[in-house]
Amino acid sequence: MLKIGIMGQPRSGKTTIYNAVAAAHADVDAYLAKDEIRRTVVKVPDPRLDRLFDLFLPPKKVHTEIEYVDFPALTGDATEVASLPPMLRELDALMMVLRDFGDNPDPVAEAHALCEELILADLAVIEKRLTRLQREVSSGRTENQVEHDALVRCQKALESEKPVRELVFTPTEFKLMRGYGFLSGMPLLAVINAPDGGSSRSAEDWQTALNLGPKSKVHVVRGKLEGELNDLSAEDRAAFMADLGLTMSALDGMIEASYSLLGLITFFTGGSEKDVHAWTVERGATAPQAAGVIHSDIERGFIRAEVTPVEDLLTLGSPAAVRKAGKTRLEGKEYVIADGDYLIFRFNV
Ligand SMILES: Nc1nc2c(ncn2[C@@H]2O[C@H](COP(=O)(O)OP(=O)(O)OP(=O)(O)O)[C@@H](O)[C@H]2O)c(=O)[nH]1
Ligand SMILES: [Mg+2]
Repeated sequence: MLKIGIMGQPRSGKTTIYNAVAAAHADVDAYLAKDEIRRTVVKVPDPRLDRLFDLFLPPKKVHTEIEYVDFPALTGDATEVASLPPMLRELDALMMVLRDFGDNPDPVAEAHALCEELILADLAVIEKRLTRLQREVSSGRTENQVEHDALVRCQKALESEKPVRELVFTPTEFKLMRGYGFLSGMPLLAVINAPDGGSSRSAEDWQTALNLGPKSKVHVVRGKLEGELNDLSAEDRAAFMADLGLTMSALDGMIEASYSLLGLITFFTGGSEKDVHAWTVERGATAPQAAGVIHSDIERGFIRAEVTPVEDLLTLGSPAAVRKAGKTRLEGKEYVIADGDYLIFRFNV
């Protein structure tokens, strides 16, 4: 499951955003202890999955899920990162909440302070490990040479205030570095938490002003206002959203931004017997890799995938009808999954 951590300076609206996406009601005025976190798992809404469910009427509908984790505030002291719960280093992405409401907001300064703090925290991790590795390497032991060299490269980048995100790794290096869970190496979603009246700048302008480099994205949200919409009846909510010019809920917007940041797409499986199921893979994944998301056996025994664009299935109304209309294709190991593919795997174990 995708794990996204919410970080930011004190009172920037982390818990408010957390509540808005989770439609949860954590007490925004209760301070979190230094080592305390709030976590919630949200089901990713997808109208295509709902329509698949209505088509097949199986006993179950299984959404993909995202876990959001609300962390205590960071206040500029790099040592405090070390006292945060270790699950911090297992996140798939960091969401940085930047205050754009209230008195003298300065999201750019906040972002830079936070990035610096993450860099210092990563440097501390590297220094600890490198002392050991350097001793090994200089005594002629080479089994950890690749790790050593990659860490030195990270250290150099961090020392010149560049986040690990900006480095390019080989797959082996990437795996080794991933184990460290470098915070400055995680994909970064900068969330501008705008006042009820909206932000003074567009997302594009913020993107330029923040200049966060590769693997980053800016998303603007009116945290408080959009969170309050969750309390309304569906009817009132729709009316308010139209008034405010909002086309999606806070959760939908956040998910779209996260998926785009991480390059994720959705595919579907299932039928009338058991369930309909939405899954995510990285854009560019092949059919066997998608099978592996479901079960390693299906990946290992992969023979072919029956591929139908889900819209065709929904329009034509049954797998038999899409087959007859020639919309279903048989694809092999090289096939690259498209967003919205409805897949039936043929495999042999
Ligand atoms: N006007 C306005 N107020 C907000 C917004 N987001 C949060 N607030 C208010 O700012 C205060 C702090 O919000 P929180 O969500 O608790 O911020 P936080 O970052 O979780 O705070 P700490 O966990 O204490 O660091 C609360 O009184 C919120 O109601 C917003 O988008 N607009
Ligand atoms: Mg909070």
